[in-house]
Amino acid sequence: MRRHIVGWCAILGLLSSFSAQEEPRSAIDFESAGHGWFVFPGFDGKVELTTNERDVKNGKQALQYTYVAMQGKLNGIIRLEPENWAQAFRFWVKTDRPALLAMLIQEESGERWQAPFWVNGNEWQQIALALSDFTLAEDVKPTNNKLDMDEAVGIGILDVSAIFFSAPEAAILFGSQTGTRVFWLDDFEFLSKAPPRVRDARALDDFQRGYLTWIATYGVTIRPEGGGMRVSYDQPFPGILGILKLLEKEALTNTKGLEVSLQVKTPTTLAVFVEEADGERWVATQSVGAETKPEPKTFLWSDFTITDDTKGKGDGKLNPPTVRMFSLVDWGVLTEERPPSNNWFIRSVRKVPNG
Ligand SMILES: [Ca+2]
Ligand SMILES: [Ca+2]
Ligand SMILES: [Ca+2]
Repeated sequence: MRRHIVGWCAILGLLSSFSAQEEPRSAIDFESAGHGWFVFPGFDGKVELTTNERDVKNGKQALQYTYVAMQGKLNGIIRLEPENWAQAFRFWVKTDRPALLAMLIQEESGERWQAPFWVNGNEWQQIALALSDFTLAEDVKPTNNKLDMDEAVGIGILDVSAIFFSAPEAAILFGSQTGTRVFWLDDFEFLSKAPPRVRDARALDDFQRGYLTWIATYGVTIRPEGGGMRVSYDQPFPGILGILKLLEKEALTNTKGLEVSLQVKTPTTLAVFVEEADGERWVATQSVGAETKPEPKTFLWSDFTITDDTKGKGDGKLNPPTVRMFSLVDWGVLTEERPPSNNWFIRSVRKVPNG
């Protein structure tokens, strides 16, 4: 009998080592100095390990990156020789204020791939990124226009907020973003299996990823919730309360508008703004509120008018393929007809195709 048990244990042991081979996994827990992350060459700041309990997600230590944010400047950290079998990455991250971060993958060919994600600040958030979440950076020349993880020479995490948050005129939207900032990283994992992704060609976003690629304005909190996005604010003063998303080139080609499926607690007027590459901004509004479930609201390009402050900047036409930014703003608050306290649930933002 005992021999049988020993035999079984050996077989089980073999099986488990086989399955370990089939599904490799590698984790960096930042419990020791050899974690491999350092400040991006040419960028400033300091990488260290913190033991401050508040800033550690698991174990006794986490990575702490301290840097100075300035307009137009990138800050970030990098690690060389990533696991070339990785199909996904999962990690815990915390920032000292709301920020748009991005993970990037640098290929030997020169192609650089990036995946932005939003963090609310002052709380740990777990982010899981599949290779399919990455898009080619616009400033690199494609070689084969395909993400080849087996040719990756480095991975990085950047704070991209400063690129567009710290312009003097952006302070009105995002609060002051300049000055010393910190982000923390813990339990960084390379995964051999990608989290599932549903492909819906008509969706600009259907919130299936568990993290957000949107940006919230000052005073607004956004989080993934039940296959959608919760947008909430409760401010003492009116302001520009809303969310925005940067779009890839040509994202809105062959569309005649957008359909936003949402449920808004307190009735108000919602404005959709889009901004084109030529600098023109266009707006359309609709009444919303008190829906009992998310309802589709259609905004057709033919309903949009140019904003006064961008008149004369471009060609005077709304050309959907050139739209680079999409945003939703509580117009009722902006016109001071509604209180700056509300919450919305957005189920999806979908393209309305031509024809
Ligand atoms: Ca740790
Ligand atoms: Ca490639
Ligand atoms: Ca235009």
